[in-house]
Amino acid sequence: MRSKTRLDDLAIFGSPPAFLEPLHVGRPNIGDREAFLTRVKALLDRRWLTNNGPFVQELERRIADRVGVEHCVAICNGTIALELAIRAAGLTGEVIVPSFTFVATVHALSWHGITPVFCDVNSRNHTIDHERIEELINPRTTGIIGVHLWGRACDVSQLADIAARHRLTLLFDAAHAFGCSYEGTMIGNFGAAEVFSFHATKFMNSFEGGAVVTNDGDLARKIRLMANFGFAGHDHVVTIGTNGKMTEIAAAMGLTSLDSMDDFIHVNLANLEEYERRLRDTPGVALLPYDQREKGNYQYVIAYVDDSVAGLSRDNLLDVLWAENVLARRYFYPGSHRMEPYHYDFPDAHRRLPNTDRLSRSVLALPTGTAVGPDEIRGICDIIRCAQAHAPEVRTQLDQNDGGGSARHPR
Ligand code: T4K
Repeated sequence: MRSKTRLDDLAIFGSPPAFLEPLHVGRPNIGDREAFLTRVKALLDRRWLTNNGPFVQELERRIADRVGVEHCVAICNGTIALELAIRAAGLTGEVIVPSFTFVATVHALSWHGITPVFCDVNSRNHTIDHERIEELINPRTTGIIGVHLWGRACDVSQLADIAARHRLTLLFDAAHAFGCSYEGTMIGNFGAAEVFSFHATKFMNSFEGGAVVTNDGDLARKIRLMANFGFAGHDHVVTIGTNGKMTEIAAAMGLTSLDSMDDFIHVNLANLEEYERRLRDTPGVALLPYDQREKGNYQYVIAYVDDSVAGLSRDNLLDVLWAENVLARRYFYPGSHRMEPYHYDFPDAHRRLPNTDRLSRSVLALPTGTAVGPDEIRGICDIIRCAQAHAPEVRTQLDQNDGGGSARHPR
């Protein structure tokens, strides 16, 4: 790693990048390889590869125990898990959902012919703004989907209260929030059901994977049936279904991840604290805080760039970092309402989404997880501090580099 403290050290001025190999956001945590390979050997020996195998059943039990919830249905990925929860819970018509999320949350509704109605998010922790929900409710509204973005919990009590008063179904996209809590209770216990993602980029992964968790036994049974084509037994189909099953090899990885989950959380927290320490005095760059009273998984390190203070925009900083081989990500830009087909369908949605637009222009996800440590974080923070300290020169250089020059974030 090359250290960057002076202006002409920066790669945008032609110096070699700080890192020889790219530093990604979302590099998978691997866990104990031997434990994983032992499980792979066992599943091959058993010749039981999918369809509710023993590893899937074990994973479901262990997730339910960890969350303290009655039912867990393991699913092939978080998106299908969301779709199954949406369908099994009987959502139709219109559903209120934040635009500031990974677009899968919104697609899961549209895929089932449900109209997403975009709600703005709060500035405090980027989750759905409960004060903006009631103005969006009409006779076609059947539900609300809250997203515990970055593992920060939605205002669960207020959402539950609104849902109850208007007889709406409340679901949570908890793709980022496995291992996190709300007022001391583990996320997974709220609403009609909550959905986790165990995608490779999540702190706990099963390659691809997800789960629906709920305390509603009937809903869990329905989801289990729907995830297996609606089969209630051999030759006996009782409902429309799809293929949402998790494979045994995915569950083997999920179990291996679970074994190391506390270690991953420990590393993520140490990384976050290192970023906080090193960026504390950088004008215009602030990390999204976390609530120390709650459990967290700290899998996303989110920096907010206030260009009026930093002198640099989020995208300027992104270009500086990419030139150094730090592949920071602008999650979740540009906001689902500006992606197709939603932009075409709802061209005026942006008028009621000022926080979404501001956040999607201002936040940056920085590399963390077991693939980075204090040295890499020091290198990344030195780059950010150096760029900010020389903001005018950096901006001029980026303008000159436009259309060529050093590596840029692809637009
Ligand atoms: N709801 C929310 C709020 C979500 O954030 C997500 C998924 C979902 C629902 C849906 O859950 P799933 O159906 O995915 O289970 C990534 C993930 O694909 C996606 O799971 C995740 N959210 C989203 C936030 O991030 P991309 O398009 O950014 O992925 P990609 O391919 O650019 O990967 C990110 C980085 O990770 C790359 O720079 C390289 C690195 N990487 C990735 C993979 C897959 C690796 O180093 N190794 C790998 O194996 O969406």
